[in-house]
Amino acid sequence: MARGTLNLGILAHVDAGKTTLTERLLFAAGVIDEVGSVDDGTTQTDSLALERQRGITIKAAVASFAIGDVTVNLIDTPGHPDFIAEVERALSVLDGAVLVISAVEGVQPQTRMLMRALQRLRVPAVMFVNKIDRRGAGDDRLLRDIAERLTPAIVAMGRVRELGTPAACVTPCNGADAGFAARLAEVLAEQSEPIMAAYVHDEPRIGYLRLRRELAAQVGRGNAYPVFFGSALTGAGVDALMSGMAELLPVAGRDLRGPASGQVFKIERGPAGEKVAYVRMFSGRVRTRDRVRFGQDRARKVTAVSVFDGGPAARRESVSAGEIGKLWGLAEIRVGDVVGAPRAQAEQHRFAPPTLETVVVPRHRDRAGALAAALAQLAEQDPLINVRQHDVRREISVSLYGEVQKEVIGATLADDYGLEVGFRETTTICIERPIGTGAAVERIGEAPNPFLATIGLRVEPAAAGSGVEFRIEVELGSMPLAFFRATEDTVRETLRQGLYGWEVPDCIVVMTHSGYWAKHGLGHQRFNKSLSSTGEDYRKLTPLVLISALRQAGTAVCEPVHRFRLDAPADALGPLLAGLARLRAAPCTHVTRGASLTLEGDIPAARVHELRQELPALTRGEGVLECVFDRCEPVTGTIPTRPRTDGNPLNRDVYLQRATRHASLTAGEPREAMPG
Ligand SMILES: Nc1nc2c(ncn2[C@@H]2O[C@H](COP(=O)(O)OP(=O)(O)OP(=O)(O)O)[C@@H](O)[C@H]2O)c(=O)[nH]1
Ligand SMILES: [Mg+2]
Repeated sequence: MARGTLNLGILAHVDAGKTTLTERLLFAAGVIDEVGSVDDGTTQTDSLALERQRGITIKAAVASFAIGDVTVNLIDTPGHPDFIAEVERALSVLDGAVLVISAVEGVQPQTRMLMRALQRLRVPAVMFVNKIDRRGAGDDRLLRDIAERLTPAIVAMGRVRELGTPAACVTPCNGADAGFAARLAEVLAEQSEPIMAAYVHDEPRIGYLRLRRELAAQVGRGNAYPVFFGSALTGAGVDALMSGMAELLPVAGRDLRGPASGQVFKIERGPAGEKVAYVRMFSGRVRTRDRVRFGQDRARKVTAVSVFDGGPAARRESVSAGEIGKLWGLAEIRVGDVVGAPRAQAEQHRFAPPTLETVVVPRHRDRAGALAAALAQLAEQDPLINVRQHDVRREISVSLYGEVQKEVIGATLADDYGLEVGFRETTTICIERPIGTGAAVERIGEAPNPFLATIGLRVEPAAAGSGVEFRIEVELGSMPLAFFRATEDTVRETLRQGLYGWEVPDCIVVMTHSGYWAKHGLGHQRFNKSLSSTGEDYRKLTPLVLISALRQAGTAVCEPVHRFRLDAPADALGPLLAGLARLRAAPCTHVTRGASLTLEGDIPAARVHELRQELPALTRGEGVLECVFDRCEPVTGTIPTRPRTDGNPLNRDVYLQRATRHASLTAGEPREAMPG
């Protein structure tokens, strides 16, 4: 019986060697007989045609092998920042991670971002310094770089010989190595009183086994990080990494008694277009023919299950706690859905959402319907592309992290769906924030309100990140609950487009008035539906009231601002400052160390792409830029607007024209108002 399963993510900056390492591990574990190569497009995990052509990973992929009695499921993730959403989805199902760092390039922008996410989520991790065979590779220099820029709580687990040559190899450190034991004790003492006490009282003899056990415990808590060296290409150091993974990272528990609960982190389409959901089970078990719940109250029967267990996924009767499996038959399932019982939700967004968008235009007008369907399928796999259909203009837009993602969407539509598309210019996604408080009310039976509903709403500003809060200030009994629900749902829907067309993500909306009519038809005691309020009345009236309240409050359009860190030669300061000013970037600190310079500050997301393009010229090709979304700030100058996709509640007449209720309203019959 296997000891358990270890679900590990391989994370790194683009090109650090994640896919090559995955391939090497599969080979070392005997799953494959030949090591594939990223450059030849023959690896197990870069299996999409587009990944093979481009030599980059786009989608997270699972590979499985065994180390002794532990099944290791590796999730190979993309390193390019445009595909950070894939990493985010993988993070929610991991027991641990291998953070890969190139021995030549050292700590890179994405490495820092990933490390911060691992620390925040307390995902235990080991580090692998890869490419020790390449010219220019470092070892001690790398350790200093990691200690300075990622965490000081590191322990080098091996020594490299013939560094920077194809013959580079690694000797694992062990208890006989006094320097290693001392270093272990020094790092572990930071987080352990007993080790600290022993360390201070000079105990070169703190038992080595005790130190190893303490190391595993601290790694498990995310307090210490072992650093392995090696080369995914030559295989040097890979055995030590493997035994380190099995020894130091915590194996998933198998809570088979709990209710079935798992998380979908990847969706794929099979050869016949059928949907395949990759699920990591946290408790219980899902069997073939089980009816499982997912998404918003959907339930479907699982038609087939396969499980990763030390090789390619194999058909099984069920998938259990701790395991990763593929499920067939769940037609409407989407990435991020929970299967079965809900879990105590971890933090939802670990990385910033996309800040760019573009309109996708089919080359042939008559393919618009097919394009909408194809994009809807892509959005099941990646909800953050956030497909937005513009009914009036007949346009579809998608949100983006960057230009490479845009190219990939274009190529996927062409290759997988036979759709030729073009893109309009990429623009920034802004948001709107209420400036003050505003209120509005429309009363039942008072022209021009054609709906059988009274709704009063007050809008108030709310703190950034707090979301939309709906409060009810009228008596709950004043109206059927369904009408309150219809109002609240519509409030949330309406706030996707504020006064300038941008989402209003944070806001308090208070329901101040409510009312409805229930009318008995003449001559019989049954409800006359056409003369009584329905949910539709609330859904149609809410946008009108909410937008006029929002108008009174006023909104500020805010653009995303990134925090940047720029490393460059010190003598590039003059041209850099001039270039940054042109791009509306505001440097706030700069530090010069010898011949190099580090600048930090803010830059509008809209200008990041330009800065990246201009950087080589400004820094003689030596500048390194790191940018992370920081916050949204009011736009200065011309206010950008975004075309609305709905019936335009900004204009009362237009809106009412498009949304009039059925003819009964003009019948002029007397109606009895209900309390409210
Ligand atoms: N010399 C040397 N080259 C390596 C090593 N590992 C990977 N490479 C090369 O580095 C390049 C990138 O390797 P990948 O494995 O695709 O890197 P990745 O991290 O998966 O890249 P993305 O998934 O696109 O982020 C390829 O050309 C590899 O052949 C190594 O240990 N030594
Ligand atoms: Mg890769």
